[in-house]
Amino acid sequence: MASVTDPAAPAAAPATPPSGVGQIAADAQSPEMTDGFHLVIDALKLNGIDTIFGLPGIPITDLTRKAQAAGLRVISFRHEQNAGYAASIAGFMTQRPGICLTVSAPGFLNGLTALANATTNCFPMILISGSSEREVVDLQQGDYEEMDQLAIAKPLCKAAFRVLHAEDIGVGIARAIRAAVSGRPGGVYLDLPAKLFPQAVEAEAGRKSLIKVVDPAPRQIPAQDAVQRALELLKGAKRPLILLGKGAAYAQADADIRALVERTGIPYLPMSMAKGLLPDTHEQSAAAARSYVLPAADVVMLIGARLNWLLSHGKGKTWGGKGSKDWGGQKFIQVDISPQEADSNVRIDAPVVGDIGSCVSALLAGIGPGWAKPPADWLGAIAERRNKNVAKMAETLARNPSPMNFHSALNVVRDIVKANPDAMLVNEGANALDFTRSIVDMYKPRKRLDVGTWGVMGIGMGFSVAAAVMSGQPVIAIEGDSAFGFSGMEVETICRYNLPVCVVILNNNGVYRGDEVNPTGGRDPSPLVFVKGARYEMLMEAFGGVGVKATTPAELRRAMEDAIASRRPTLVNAVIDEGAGTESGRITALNPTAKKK
Ligand SMILES: Cc1ncc(C[n+]2csc(CCOP(=O)(O)OP(=O)(O)O)c2C)c(N)n1
Ligand SMILES: [Mg+2]
Repeated sequence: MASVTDPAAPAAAPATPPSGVGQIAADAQSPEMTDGFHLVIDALKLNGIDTIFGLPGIPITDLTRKAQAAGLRVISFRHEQNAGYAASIAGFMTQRPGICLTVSAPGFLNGLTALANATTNCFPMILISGSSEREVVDLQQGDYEEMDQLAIAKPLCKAAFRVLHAEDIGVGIARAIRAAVSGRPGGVYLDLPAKLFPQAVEAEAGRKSLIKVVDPAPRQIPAQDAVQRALELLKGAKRPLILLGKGAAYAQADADIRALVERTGIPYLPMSMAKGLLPDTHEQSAAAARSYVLPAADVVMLIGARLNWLLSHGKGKTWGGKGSKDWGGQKFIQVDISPQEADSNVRIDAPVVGDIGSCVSALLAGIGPGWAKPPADWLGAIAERRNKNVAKMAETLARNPSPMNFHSALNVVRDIVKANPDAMLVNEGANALDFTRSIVDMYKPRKRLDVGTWGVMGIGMGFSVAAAVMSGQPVIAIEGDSAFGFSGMEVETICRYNLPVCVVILNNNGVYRGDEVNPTGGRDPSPLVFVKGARYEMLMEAFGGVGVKATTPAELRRAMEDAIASRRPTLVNAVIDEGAGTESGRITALNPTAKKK
């Protein structure tokens, strides 16, 4: 909402001196005053929060201004969903709750998908939304943007709070922070009604009401007997396997996790966002032999990974079970912060409950120096498959078809990421996601940010903005052309803040592929295809960034190298074969109509 039509707070709020954050000028007689706006800002700052992702409008317009005036970084988006995704991934990267700030009803709802996605993915985030007048909303009298936001948010997040009195802002923000980051992290909703912001409070009382949260994510130490049970199981294994999930990446226990893998000598598989926890080129990585190790392993240790659909629920054919629901016979050790996670899909023989850092260090302490490496035949069988698959992939990558396909384009991206291991990689799409995940090696932890547990489209530009803002590193966003469309307008945001983001659209003219036709022969195109030959690069040029159309790997390479070197916002429209791609990428089998041709 433009500020001209926004009667927001200034009129209602006490007069504020331009630089007087946290203090409101007072005449000689009256005490120094503050208000809801300043208490929210002061509470966030007191807790080390320095960035807000949001979109202004009634009733939070002035909050965004005052936050910026107070030295917070306020990143203003074109759509709240993208601000929400940005906040959530900032939370993943930093272990501090990412803040998304929205207006009431529609702005709140736009942010809600990101909040739910954050909760599903265990990203700590706080969605702060302004809301309309309680007494009007509750009587359903038709207020401006009327909605009972707290009730709607509740089932979609870890916790939801509302603050009605300025004196309670400190408690509200403290509770939101603790809920977001303690235990299993997740999304939190904080409802701030319009009337709260201009409420005046004596400055001294206001200051005293704020809470600096002590130890917001307390360590949770695993029980010693649980650790012993896990180690016994691991010790007896003939074909052990470690699975690293994004919980392991979130934990920032990188050195201990690497030590655990290396000292036990156990092969490991990284889940998508755990890639780079150890470099993907590590000799113990079994990623290139995934379909062999899952059914063949006898003991599997899950570290911060859940046995959800991404791991075929720990059973069925992927795991060597006969039918789709049959157990493959593996024993599982599960290291997880949530005691409720174990047995969610199959029996967990050794749950180790605690924060990943504490659990891994306890496991390491229990291992000692005399640990025997896994049997050589297991390691040899994996190495054989891995080498074969790596050689096969190298052959595919070396081909240079015209037009480009996913492989020849991603071969370039693979080289660029190898040369720039500190760069952040954002990735979404179907084929564009699956091929990137398997082709592009990661070398450092928490560099790969993607669609996560839901496989949600739309995270691209929000994640890219946050990745650039929070890390200061160049960002490479590998996007399907459909995926990009969900957040494409944020290229303006990328240009406005002059962020070092290089968007590469793997453009095959459609969802999964671009060669489908309307079976009736009618005028409408297939629901799966887009305008052919779309010039996505012009979108970036429209806002002053660099746009490049690349039809060969050499053009793509040059454009990406230039983008990384210049740090200028860049969009490369990488035109690839519109027939290259399969329905839903690697998860065709989940698609109920895919078999009915
Ligand atoms: C929010 C949301 N809407 C819809 C989908 C379904 N979906 C999965 S992948 C995808 C797009 C795939 O096309 P593209 O991004 O161009 O990737 P490609 O396979 O063509 O490389 C869609 C629409 C989703 N995952 N999330
Ligand atoms: Mg596509």
